[in-house]
Amino acid sequence: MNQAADNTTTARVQSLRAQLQAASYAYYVLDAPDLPDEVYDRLYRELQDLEAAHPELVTPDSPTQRVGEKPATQFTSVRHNIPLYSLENAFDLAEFRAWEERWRRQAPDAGEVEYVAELKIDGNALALTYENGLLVRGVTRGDGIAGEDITPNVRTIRSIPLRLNTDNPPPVVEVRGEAFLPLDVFEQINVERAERGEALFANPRNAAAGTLRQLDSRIVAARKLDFFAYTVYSGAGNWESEGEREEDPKSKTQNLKSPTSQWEALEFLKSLGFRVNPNRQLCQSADDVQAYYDNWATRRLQLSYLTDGVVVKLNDFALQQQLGFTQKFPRWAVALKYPAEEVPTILEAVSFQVGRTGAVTPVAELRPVQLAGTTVARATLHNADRLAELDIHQGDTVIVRKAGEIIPEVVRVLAELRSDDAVKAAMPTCCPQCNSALVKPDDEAVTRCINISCPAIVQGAIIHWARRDALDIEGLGEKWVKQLVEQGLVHSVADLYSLTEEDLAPLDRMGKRLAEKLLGAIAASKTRPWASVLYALGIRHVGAVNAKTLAQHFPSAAALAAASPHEVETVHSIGPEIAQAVSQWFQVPANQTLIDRLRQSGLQLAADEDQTQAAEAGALVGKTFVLTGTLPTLTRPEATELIEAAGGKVTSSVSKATDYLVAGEKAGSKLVKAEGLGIAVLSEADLLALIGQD
Ligand code: 3B9
Repeated sequence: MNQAADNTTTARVQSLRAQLQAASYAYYVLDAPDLPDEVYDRLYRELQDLEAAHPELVTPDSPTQRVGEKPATQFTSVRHNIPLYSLENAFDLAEFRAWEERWRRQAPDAGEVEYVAELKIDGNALALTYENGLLVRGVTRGDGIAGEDITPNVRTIRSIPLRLNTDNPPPVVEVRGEAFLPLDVFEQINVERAERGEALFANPRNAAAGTLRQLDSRIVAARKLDFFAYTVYSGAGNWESEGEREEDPKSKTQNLKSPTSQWEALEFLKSLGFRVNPNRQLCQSADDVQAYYDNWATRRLQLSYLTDGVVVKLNDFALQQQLGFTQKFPRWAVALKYPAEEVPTILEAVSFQVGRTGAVTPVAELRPVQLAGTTVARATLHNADRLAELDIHQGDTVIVRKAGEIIPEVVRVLAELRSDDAVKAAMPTCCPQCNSALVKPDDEAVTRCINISCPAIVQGAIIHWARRDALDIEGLGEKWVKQLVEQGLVHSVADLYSLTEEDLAPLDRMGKRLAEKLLGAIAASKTRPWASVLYALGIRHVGAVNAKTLAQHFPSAAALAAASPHEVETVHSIGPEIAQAVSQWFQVPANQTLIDRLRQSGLQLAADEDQTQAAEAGALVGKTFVLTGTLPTLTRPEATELIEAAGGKVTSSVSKATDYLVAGEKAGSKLVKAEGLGIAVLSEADLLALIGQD
């Protein structure tokens, strides 16, 4: 079958590759498609077929090699050759002028200088390494000193060339830039996550970071990340000098001319095949920079990606070199930030949302406005106190702001624009969902509905129950929960376990197959451990960590229910408030009924004997661990679970009682403290070795 490729086949493969590469460059880098999609697809499939028949013809830079076949099992940490510097911030033009004065004191003879102004993309910095022109590595910023090798994911970014566009590349080239998610892609991802009942990404930057750390590059490829390049240098530390370069008339040497300024470097990056942000400007003075900054203050809001400032760099590399770097920043560059965006709009109504704990939150229903790249139609008014303080009225003109969070907030009311007959907004006295009386203790900010059959509370409780870190019921998202509660099929989480296919299949857009799948997922939740069930119950103050601690000391629901608040409080890290909440919860008759029903349905309301014994015999018995920083592959809950399964204990702060500190990226003060106390510091790999899982 796999006959050696003849010359015609080899030539055809090369020609297909060149055509596809050129088309992809035109599409993704130049944003100027020059080949109809169908033609591209046809050529791509022809190449795929030829490569399948002649695997020896596959090259690493082939357009077919962007998406890997199998998911990675983990990413490894790699040290950057040169730190991935960040930028000093200037929060207004005065701070920018102060920065200019500062560098001028260090280079008093500089005279008139040029600046390059670039938009600051709100994304994730990446370092790309090319060896002999081929992309060999893509690494995240991490803590600036070391990052994670995410090469398979980087290869899926279509605007990152797999091979540099030059015949004569230096042995090693490093390119840095910003990976980001276009706004429309970000919104689409969140819509899909909401439908699946998954937590939303707060902003495009977090979404891009989460995507880059996906182990399955096929998912990354579907997410459509993009990349703007802004720095390039040769691996030797700087470019070979002109004289040393071989003169080869056939090679595209003209694009290898070493850049001597940032402006040339950006042009150079373009010639190598990278996408470079077109909105850059060469400025002859600080006044020019100021004009650029003012000009883009509003224009940037029309772009298809988020920007949070302007990066200003001294253009001349010689001057850059003279100024050098501090520990963290180049002295020759600064990020001039834009303030968090605030926009006016009209308050159409105030609604009141009831959460799973019964907390009632006032929400501003707004005339939709564009804000920080998304359409905003609602903003939080936080609570009764904030509502009173804002003195907000129906129809008011309000100022909304969106900082890092998902939900924007109303920061101010323009009372002077209010009409005389406007009606003031006030907290309701009865629950908007079930009409029972609301309560607000004087010493608390929260107003609550305390009717545990309130549909809003039931819905919230079920969504929490199904969460990935609780009972992990796949597919049971908001969409279905809402229908289940509204149709009266479910009044408490216990009802989930008596649902039948006949109940589910008739639901809007459900059908038989999905119903079967969902029932399977619900049944699977019966195997989750007692600690997860305890967390899923949603008792106040009992988060995932406290639930685990409690489940270890009270190996069954019966034991916990029988314990006095005082006994609960004797558990390390469990305070009186938590103990009180737990005891109270188990005293409510409706909750006792719930526990009985869950037990009858087969949920794990007691610790697994085998698991407990495994922990008691584990390698880490009697050892206390503290986790800090971001580990290369394990999340914090995962690392905690591993340590606890081996009998170890995880606490939150470093003290003399700590045996080991497990440190990852961005380990901060805990690492310093541990080193001061002479405590052993482990990497994730060390930890895995210790418990025999390496
Ligand atoms: C070694 C834009 C951002 C940005 C730099 C940026 C963030 C950081 C930076 C990159 N947006 N530009 N630029 N538009 N968010 C300025 C920190 N530059 C470098 O990392 C860097 C690194 C350099 C020069 C620049 O030179 C050396 C080369 C070899 C040896 C030693 C130094």
